[in-house]
Amino acid sequence: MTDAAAQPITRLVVGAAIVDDLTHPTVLLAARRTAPSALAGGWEFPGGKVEHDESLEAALHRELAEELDVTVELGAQVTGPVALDDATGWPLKPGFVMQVRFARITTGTMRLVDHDQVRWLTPAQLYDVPWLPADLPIVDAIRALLH
Ligand code: 9L3
Ligand code: MG
Repeated sequence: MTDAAAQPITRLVVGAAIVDDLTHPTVLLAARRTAPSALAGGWEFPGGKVEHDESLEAALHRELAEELDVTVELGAQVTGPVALDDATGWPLKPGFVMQVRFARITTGTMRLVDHDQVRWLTPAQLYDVPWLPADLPIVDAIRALLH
């Protein structure tokens, strides 16, 4: 007999660390959420849940098109503490792990759908916005990679 509760399924989320240049990043994009109310006003890496039968890359391209109306070139992953099948991730909340990839906008003028503000942050400005608590350790990791 199987007990579903004994086999927790990790829901994958993808997030984009959008920077100005993939090889020499100097600024990071932060976006302010508008929903749900518990997260509204918090700043995050844009992204969202990976659909079934969708690759992480496809999910990230889809989420960024949906949320910001942009296309991107993806770069390296931001290595996190959670081991996934072929990558690593960052814990969000019980049952949710986010894989983060660097990204550079290739086309499109940003049109905000799920956010009401974006900011390009220099290393000195990284903590000027109230990041979602789950995203904060990722900001710490990226800080070391910005020039
Ligand atoms: N989440 C946290 N930080 C992020 C992202 C993209 C998502 N940078 C959390 C918020 C939600 C869940 O992951 O609880 C799914 O994200 P979304 O589909 O609501 O954006
Ligand atoms: Mg989202």
